[in-house]
Amino acid sequence: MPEFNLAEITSHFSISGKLENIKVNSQGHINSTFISEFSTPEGIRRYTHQRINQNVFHKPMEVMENIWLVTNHIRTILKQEYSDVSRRCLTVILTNDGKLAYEDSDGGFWRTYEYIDHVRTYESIANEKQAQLLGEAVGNFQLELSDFDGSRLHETIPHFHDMASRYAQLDKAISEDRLGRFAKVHREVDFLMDNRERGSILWDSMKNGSVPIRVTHNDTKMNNVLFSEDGQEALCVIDLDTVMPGTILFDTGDMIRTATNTACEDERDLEKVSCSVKLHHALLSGYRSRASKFLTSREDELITESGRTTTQIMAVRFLTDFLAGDVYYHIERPEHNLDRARTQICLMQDMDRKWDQLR
Ligand code: GN1
Ligand code: MG
Repeated sequence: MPEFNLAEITSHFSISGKLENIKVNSQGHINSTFISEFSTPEGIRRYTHQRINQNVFHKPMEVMENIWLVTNHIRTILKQEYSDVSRRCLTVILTNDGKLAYEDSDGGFWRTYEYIDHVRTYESIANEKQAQLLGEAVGNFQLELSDFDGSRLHETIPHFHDMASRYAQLDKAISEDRLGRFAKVHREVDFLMDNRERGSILWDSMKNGSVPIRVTHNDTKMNNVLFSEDGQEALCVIDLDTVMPGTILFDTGDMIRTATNTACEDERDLEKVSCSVKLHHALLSGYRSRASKFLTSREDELITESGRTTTQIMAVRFLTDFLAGDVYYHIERPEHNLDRARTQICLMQDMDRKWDQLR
């Protein structure tokens, strides 16, 4: 990560108190994240600062405009039911001149949120109770946005879940084979090519109108949901960078992909990777308890398929990035993207073995 003058950056935001320290948080694959502590007469206040990855988000201000609209909408709804709304919805801190982000002298865009304290995230789910809570959280998020007018939102990443365009990127990475890595991944490529047609179902269903376009999160991996420290409550869905019009199946898909896997997304020991039928059912029972208020029968029918398809699109994307030389996702080891792709493929294969039980 390049060096940033973090103290200077925080000084551009409307924060009071004295800066005590700033630490790196390396969880996400895309943006650079830092947590700061400020001392104030009322005690320590924490903030999350992020440099928006402009290789991924070409129009960072549009990302922030979406987040501003969506968080204001959700906050209004939550206020009717909860007193601790700032723990259940992200709060954007404006810059000193009232903007949603600060542009530094290198053209980098920075944003700040109130840090939500006394929470935890999970990289894999411990039990059915948690799966149920996660399903409810994603269902609630969609429900809260069900009366939000999606035409007010920018499309932050066009064709984000378009399988055909993701395969076109894979084709290109294979034909260029910049680092000579293709020889290593024949088996993975064969599997993905065999599944190419089937994988288009979500995008095609949205485009041909057999499922409705709604406002969706588009990145509902389980570590984007904050739980209370004791794990008894799912409080807040974070990472709103990709909130835009889509099908709810993109969200059910990513939650299934991440929450039913008995291993982490980048597990190297593939023996540990499997799709838990129990967790799948608990997750969907939680989800449906909220989403049944708006789900159409076709959406409902495609939910299990959405888990397989979303796992597939991530396999394609990780493998593409491995072949292209790790230009998109942050990596922590040389074959990190290959490990991630293999884990996704392994999970799909296990879903196939258990397909009748999952349905
Ligand atoms: C990225 O930002 P983060 O780490 O939550 C990616 C998602 C992938 C995910 C895989 C904008 O999400 O699409 O599902 O990695 N976000 C973007 O872990 O590409
Ligand atoms: Mg993200």
